[in-house]
Amino acid sequence: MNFSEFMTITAKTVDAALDRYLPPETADPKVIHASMRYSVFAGGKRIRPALTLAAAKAVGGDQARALPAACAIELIHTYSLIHDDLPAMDNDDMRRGKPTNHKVFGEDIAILAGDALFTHALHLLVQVGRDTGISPSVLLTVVEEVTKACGSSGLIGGQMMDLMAEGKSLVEEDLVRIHSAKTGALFRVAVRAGAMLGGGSDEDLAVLTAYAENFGLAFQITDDILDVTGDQAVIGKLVGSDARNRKTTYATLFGIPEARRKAEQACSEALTALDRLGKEADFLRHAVQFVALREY
Ligand code: GRG
Repeated sequence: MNFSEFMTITAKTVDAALDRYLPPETADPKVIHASMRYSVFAGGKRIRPALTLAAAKAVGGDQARALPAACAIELIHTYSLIHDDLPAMDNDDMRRGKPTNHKVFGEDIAILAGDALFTHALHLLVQVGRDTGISPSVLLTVVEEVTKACGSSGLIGGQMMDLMAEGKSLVEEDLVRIHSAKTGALFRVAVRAGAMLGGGSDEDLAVLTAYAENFGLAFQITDDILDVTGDQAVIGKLVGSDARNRKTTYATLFGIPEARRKAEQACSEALTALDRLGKEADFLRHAVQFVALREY
């Protein structure tokens, strides 16, 4: 199975699980559940849950045990996108080729849908994780790491630094700090959670953490490049959002060719990190190829 087949199968497995885990649209209050489901099923690539499942496999673990965490991480990612698109943040009208959540449901409901996705993610991680027979101490560590990744030193901190940086000139160190919190933290925990739930050793965790950090960096640099060179119809949102919000990015700081070189360097370090893992880590290797070549 190649990576694109793996991604297709993973997306189907994750979508079916998310459908089971989320309250139905018929449950009251219907509108909040419709809003949550609208963004969750709007066509995301499911790259983070794919990494969680691939990391569990890479350490020889059972992917089914990592499925609740994979879904929880995708719900948190969706929450971050809904809030990132709000008028008070990036003020984007389109996401994944569809009107953003607040454009369809209004700002008040979009804020609540994001909040509800976060609390639901933690609830399902604990409830389904426990019912799947995951040991309480592993589950507790996963919850600890997921919540840390979301907080003021993770996604929220990264978003805060990003907002404060608008209109200011940054150096590479600033960009690395912002990206590793805003984008990197969720990739890092997606991989680490999969490795922990798959029963990986401390050594496995160390190499997979190095993999995830480089993967996250390459992913974000590519995102910056696509905001300049991407095809709107393919990426599903307006290009040029960073320029409109006067953001320094890898593309504006270094120019496209050098930004590409830096993304390639991060990809190559991600691959090197996997050197001591065997064939079970091949999906993680293919994921790097996907990031290097991605057009959306
Ligand atoms: C969710 C804890 C939490 C906090 C909210 C708004 C915010 C604080 C953080 C913003 C984080 C953010 C939007 C980072 C950008 C990450 C990024 C590169 C998103 C694009 O990811 P893809 O390409 O998207 O995987 P799809 O649509 O495929 O899922």
